[in-house]
Amino acid sequence: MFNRRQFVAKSLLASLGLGLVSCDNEKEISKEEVSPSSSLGGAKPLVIATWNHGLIANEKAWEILSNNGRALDAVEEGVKVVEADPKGTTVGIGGTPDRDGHVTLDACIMDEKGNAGAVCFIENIKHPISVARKVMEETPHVMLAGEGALQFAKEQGFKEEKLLTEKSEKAWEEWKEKSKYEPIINVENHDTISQLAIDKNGDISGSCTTSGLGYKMRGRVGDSPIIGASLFVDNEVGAACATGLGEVIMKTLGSFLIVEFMRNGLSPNEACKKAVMRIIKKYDYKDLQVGYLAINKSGEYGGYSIHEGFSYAICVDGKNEMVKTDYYVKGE
Ligand code: SD4
Repeated sequence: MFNRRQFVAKSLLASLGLGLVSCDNEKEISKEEVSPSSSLGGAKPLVIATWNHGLIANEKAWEILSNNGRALDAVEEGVKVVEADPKGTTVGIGGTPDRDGHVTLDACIMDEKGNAGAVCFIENIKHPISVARKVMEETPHVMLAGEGALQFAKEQGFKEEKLLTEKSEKAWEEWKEKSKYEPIINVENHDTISQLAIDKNGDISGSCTTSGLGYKMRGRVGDSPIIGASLFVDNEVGAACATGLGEVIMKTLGSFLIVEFMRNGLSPNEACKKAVMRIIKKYDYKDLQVGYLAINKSGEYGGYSIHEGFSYAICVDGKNEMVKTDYYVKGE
């Protein structure tokens, strides 16, 4: 159903200059240009998450939301399911290592009060999202990095464990045969999980966790732990989150931008499209994928991506299903 290989093929066509639509000026985006965001007709609990693994993350989050739990707990516990799954090669245990064979993780979390916590370049900890929450709740800081983040995690009772699985080590050994450094997001190396939720009180929280770009340079940190880039929550307005090539998300501060667009009256779909257009306008987007999701205070939700192939899981009233987003590059 969600054929990411087709996406790569389309990206290739795009890079050859075939089948591209013209580059709009972002100022020209009107409400008519994007399909209306799906609406729940008022705030009631909902949870939305990136990619197919969003389904299992939403399932867990929904358990919490449907028991009148807090959105913050829902988005932490939701993404933890994906972090703990060794089959996933883009998050937590089993995550694709950097080019030197180290699994280094990035994560952040934000609550309805505007509190935020993050860790980046952390190793040997299966649940970086929970360490990010501890940073938010137990320190006066927003982000801890690398060794310091690990030290803090251990002080908080997290156990160190090896995150490189046999399968991911084998894949890395194979990659080393050519060692082609390709800092692009394609079918092998994307699938960060970002999740947004509204609880029964109408409060909004969000989370994001990833092993980042596959075979990245040692020390490379993407957008995923950067508040405003991969994730932003403003309880008065809504929230947004990202997946895709972190470098362009960081350079345009995509999630913050989307929340500001929603504050100015755009729907989640329109706001996500406008943030994508910011990338289209400034950067060579042909070989890179970025997907955004957003929700607003009244329970509308939506998403948009550069290329075809981005999808999200949405769960409302206990019904958890996949939705494909609209996208910019429309080719044959
Ligand atoms: C990064 N944004 O490290 C992450 C990767 C990602 O879907 O989202 N993949 O740049």
